[in-house]
Amino acid sequence: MSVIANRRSVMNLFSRPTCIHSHRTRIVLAEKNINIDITSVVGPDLPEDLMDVNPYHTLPTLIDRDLVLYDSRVIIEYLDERFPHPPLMPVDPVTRAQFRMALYRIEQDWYSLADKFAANGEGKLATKPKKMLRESILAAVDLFSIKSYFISDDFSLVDCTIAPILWRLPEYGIDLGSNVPSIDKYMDRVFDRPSFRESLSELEQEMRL
Ligand SMILES: N[C@@H](CCC(=O)N[C@@H](CS)C(=O)NCC(=O)O)C(=O)O
Repeated sequence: MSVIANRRSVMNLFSRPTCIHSHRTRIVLAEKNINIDITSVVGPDLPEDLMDVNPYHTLPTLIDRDLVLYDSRVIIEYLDERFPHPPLMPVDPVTRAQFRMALYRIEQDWYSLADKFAANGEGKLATKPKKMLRESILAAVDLFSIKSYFISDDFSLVDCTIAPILWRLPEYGIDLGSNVPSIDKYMDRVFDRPSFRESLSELEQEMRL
């Protein structure tokens, strides 16, 4: 009895309040209205609970009873399958594969550059990665205007992944200019979603105050 009583019945997410990988996970949680304890990890010391279960000592890390997941991509895909409503991936295998391709490209091209910012600390994104990130986002401008959301009529895991980057543009010191109304409208649409508002940590809220 005590074993069962001591078992966590609610999922737990270890999350960093300013991290893009944690942020996309929090957006998915809010979108699906999932009941979860979020442990916000601030500063360099990680909780022992986390270090015991995640050999990479990274955030976010999700614990769902006996299941431990790390890597935000693994986590968000699990959440979408475990809590199917609203679905955040298309059903058809070809479109699904295209969405996975988009996720891969965003992780390779944008997240890798944004991670350099996180590693260097506030205000210190070197000129080159900053320019590369800006140009890479602008190169995708047409994809923002095809449909209401990124290559989709419905809000998806791709939007959950793009939003943390776009939200941080002022923090990164990146100005996309006045010639990209499709991206501006996309940002308004995504940032106005109640789930997006709910996903924001206090530190993230301050990024656009
Ligand atoms: N590919 C991993 C990357 C996660 C990652 O790099 N997280 C950073 C925080 S943004 C981290 O855990 N760094 C060590 C730390 O914050 O202590 C994922 O998507 O979850």
